[in-house]
Amino acid sequence: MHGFSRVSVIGLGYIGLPTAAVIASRGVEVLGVDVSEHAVNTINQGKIHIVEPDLDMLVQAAVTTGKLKASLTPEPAEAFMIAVPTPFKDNKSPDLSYIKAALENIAPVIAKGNLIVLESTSPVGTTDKISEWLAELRPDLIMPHQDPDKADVFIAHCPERVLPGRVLQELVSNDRIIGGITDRCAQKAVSLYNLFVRGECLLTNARTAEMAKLTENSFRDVNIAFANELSMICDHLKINVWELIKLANRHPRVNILSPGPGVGGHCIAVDPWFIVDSAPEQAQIIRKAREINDSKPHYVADKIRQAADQFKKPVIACLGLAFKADIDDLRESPALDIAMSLLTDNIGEVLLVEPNIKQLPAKYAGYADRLTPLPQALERANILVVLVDHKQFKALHPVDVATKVVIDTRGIFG
Ligand code: SAJ
Repeated sequence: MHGFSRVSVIGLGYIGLPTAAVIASRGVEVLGVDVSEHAVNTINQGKIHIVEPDLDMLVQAAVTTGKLKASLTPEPAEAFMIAVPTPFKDNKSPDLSYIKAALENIAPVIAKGNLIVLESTSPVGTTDKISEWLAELRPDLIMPHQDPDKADVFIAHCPERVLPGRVLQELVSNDRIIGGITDRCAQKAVSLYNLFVRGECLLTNARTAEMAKLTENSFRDVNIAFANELSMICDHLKINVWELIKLANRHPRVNILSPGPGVGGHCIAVDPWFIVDSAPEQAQIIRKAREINDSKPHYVADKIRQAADQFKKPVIACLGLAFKADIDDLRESPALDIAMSLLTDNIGEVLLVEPNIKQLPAKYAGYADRLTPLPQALERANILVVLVDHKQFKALHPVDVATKVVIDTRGIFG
């Protein structure tokens, strides 16, 4: 018996909502808590406020059966899972204010025997801080860092690892790293994750779990930076980087990732900074990789400007605005940044092609008329810039683009 009849998930975004819905689908009562009234109302109507395949059906079922409810105010539960954002500040140091606010919010309803799990990607030491903060907020309870054996509550970190677009599969099938403040804390968290995780739960301490998550995303960032640097070296040496990578990857121990217009999303471009912030002298490759990946959109925009200079009336079609293929997520997207820099600099006529969205976010409403269907853009543009490898673009035939200047940041034309 897992011993959890009521679980509360704090933060109902890309991680919290799917997690809440999956746990509810296992028959456990789940209260989701969020600060957004819009999110809470939408979920309580059985609908969703984010885009993720199949999540709508799962949430609808969980709300209809009464197992999932959303609220602005926390209530008592046996386990609290914190899944709120951890952005960085202007100086690239981590902003833990959402975690602290979530903890202050739930502190009054926490009771003896409760488990608190931090899922948010966090700098090393955050889980320990939770224990210390909670000790101040609830001096009546013994925290695990105060007395491991007599602690009244259990505190652990279990970093989320799911890939946007495959969240529901990966939530269940991925292995999970569970780091407790004490072994007892980790064991208690395992019993919660056993409710819905089919992958293995790997136990460690909280600091190692925090670092593991940051390491995974930094590993990817460094490897993408290597590919991006190669693409710039190859431009300089007039070598086709895509052919080069294909050939090099035939070595049994080489596996180079794909260059692109830069690294987007809310994780890989953020998390490495948490490592740099906590070990600035040691984290050299990690910092350099971030700088290389952050510089790539400027490099691509310059290339487009140079191409535009060759035309009296440049018509530039930007193919793709999302941060990666076959999703509609425009947040932290290098493709969107590049397109917007062309628009604000008035580099010719810019057409925006994004098959996954019907309208631009409100912030860019002034450019609404630039959103153009692919066939029209192909007809009108003299410069084509492939910014995202969406399936619609990959289906294009080289003949469709033969008369254009093509800047292919994703290598869809090889
Ligand atoms: N990208 C490249 N070249 C590549 C691979 C990716 O330019 O070869 C770019 C993408 O276009 C995108 C960015 O990198 O702009 C990130 O995309 P992604 O698919 O690599 O990763 P995310 O940000 O969607 O999700 C990552 C995942 N982490 C790892 O794969 C190590 C996911 O498992 C994490 O849960 C997620 O970050 C997170 O929330 O931390």
